[in-house]
Amino acid sequence: MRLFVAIDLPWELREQLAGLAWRGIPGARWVPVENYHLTLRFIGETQGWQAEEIDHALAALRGKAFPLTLAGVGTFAKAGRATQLWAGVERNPPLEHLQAKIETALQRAGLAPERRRFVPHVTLARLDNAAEMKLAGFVQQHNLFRAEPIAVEHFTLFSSRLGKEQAAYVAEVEYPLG
Ligand code: 2AM
Repeated sequence: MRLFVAIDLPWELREQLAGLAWRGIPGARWVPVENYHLTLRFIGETQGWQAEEIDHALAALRGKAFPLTLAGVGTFAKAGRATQLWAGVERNPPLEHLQAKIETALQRAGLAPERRRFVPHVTLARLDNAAEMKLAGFVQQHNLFRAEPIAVEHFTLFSSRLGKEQAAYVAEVEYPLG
């Protein structure tokens, strides 16, 4: 099973994000509205027994509910090429705290440490050779994007099946935050 831990987003917010999707960027593969999420930890392929340990570790974690606001848009690049277009997250210490707790729990469950820095974001599109000018235009146009705050009252273990066009995500377990 291919797994990741993420914050599930309410429908109103998803629809608002979908409103940012824009046809004017050739090379952008927009994420469908049902797939939007904020990744806390990518896990990857796991065996059944390991998935159980991961579930136990996450279920034992005690975290507090907190507010979260999506704001701004940006891009990630690899080797000088933009690969992803995303909506950002306003500075959020409780989110970082939760992410750190999840990281610790997963390492205790036997996963290798995540080496990449946590940059909270919601991927809006994946990019194949999208024109820099178009991306810059998009970022400029939506720079002031700011959604209504949401209350994060649980986090979710998702499984992911990679499809030809888009991945299909299934919420396997929800872990409440107190
Ligand atoms: P992304 O949105 O920034 O691409 C499910 O694949 C989620 O796990 C995606 O949101 C993806 O983040 C994230 N992820 C992190 N590392 C990944 C990796 N090495 N391969 C695939 N997805 C990864």
